Amino acid sequence: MAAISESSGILTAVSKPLRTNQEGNRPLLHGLWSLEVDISDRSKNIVAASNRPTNSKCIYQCRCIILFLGLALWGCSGQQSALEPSGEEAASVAQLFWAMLGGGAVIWLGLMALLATAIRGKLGPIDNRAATQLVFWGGAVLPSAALVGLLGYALWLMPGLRPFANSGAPQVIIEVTGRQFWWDVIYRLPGGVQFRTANEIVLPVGQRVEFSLKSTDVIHSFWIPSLAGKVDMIPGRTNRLSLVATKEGRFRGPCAEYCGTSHALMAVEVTSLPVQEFALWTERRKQPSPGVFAPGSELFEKHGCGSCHRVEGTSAASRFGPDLSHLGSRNTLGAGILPNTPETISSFIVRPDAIKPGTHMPAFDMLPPDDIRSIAVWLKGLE
Ligand code: HEC
Ligand SMILES: [Cu+2]
Repeated sequence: MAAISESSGILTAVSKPLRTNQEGNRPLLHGLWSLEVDISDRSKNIVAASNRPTNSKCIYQCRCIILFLGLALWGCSGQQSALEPSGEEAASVAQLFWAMLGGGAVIWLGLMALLATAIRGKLGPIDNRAATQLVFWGGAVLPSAALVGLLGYALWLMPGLRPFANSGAPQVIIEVTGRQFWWDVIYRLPGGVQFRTANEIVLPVGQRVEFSLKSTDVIHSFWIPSLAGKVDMIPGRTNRLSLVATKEGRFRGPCAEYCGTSHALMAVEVTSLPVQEFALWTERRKQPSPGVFAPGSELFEKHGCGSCHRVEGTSAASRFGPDLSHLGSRNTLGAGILPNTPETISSFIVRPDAIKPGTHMPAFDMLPPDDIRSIAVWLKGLE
């Protein structure tokens, strides 16, 4: 050990004073177990743990670690968790994660055991030849073998993670375009049927779905952690992703690439439904909402909302903003950030920029509050 510590620059660097002991003026390096490093005594660079934790201190530290792990694991479940997979592709990603974590943990534990042995001085002095051997086996052969093993495993899993590897033609093709700060969604179903929606994706359980991912402004990234891996949406390019949802459920897909001021306020709501319910959902989407003829549509048209929005069954047909044809049936408003109620719709119309800074929808705070309310109630009725 002495041979290594004297010739190695690393230990010299570590033994720089990080903190000074109050009583004396001895520099201390504080680790998890308060190991004391004494650099004034050069003959033995590292002094073993002279102030080992007392029992109560140890219990306190253990509690802290358990609390920390508990909090960390708590974040690993829910609508947006890659560790609670509800799709085939997400299951492969989770499997890879656990294998990598296990491999990493074994390597880390081995290293810590070696470090502890070295610190306690149990190895004794070793000669140059032994030190070279240690560096060769521990520093070159072992890491290479571990990395080749883990990489091999990842490559072996990969065909399942790549689009279209597992199956024949997808049943449903969904074109999703990332916009600042919302998602434009077009469904292409067998038989040439297609319709448009926004900020929501509904999937059939057990059927392969293909996503065609685009962007019209900046780079966004499409990621539904519970269902599959992450794919960037790049202007001028179409990226593809395919997935199979294996469970019914509601999931959240945050935009995963910084795309501007309201990047954190841009998520897509995803629901997976049994095949029959999915078919019903698509049936309803192919037609105008029955609520379209209710009062309110004339105000929507009069105030120029149709210059940016489309509502099936009215003259509003612009593709600049989200398609509002069936807005009322969505659970959330403004790309997953607000509950969908007439009140939230009203406040969005009045000051969208106050809710989503940098949004491309202008404020309508100059309109009479009654008009706004009527439009909001009408939009909420578009189921
Ligand atoms: C200049 C274009 C433009 C005009 C005009 C416009 N909007 Fe928008 N609107 C947008 C854009 C862009 C978004 C997406 C905002 C975001 O989420 O970043 C949006 C979003 C919305 C949303 C939320 C949609 C969703 O999927 O959650 C509603 C509701 C809405 N607009 C209603 C209206 C109404 C009502 C009017 C007329 C009073 C109107 N808009 C006029 C561009 C416009
Ligand atoms: Cu983003």
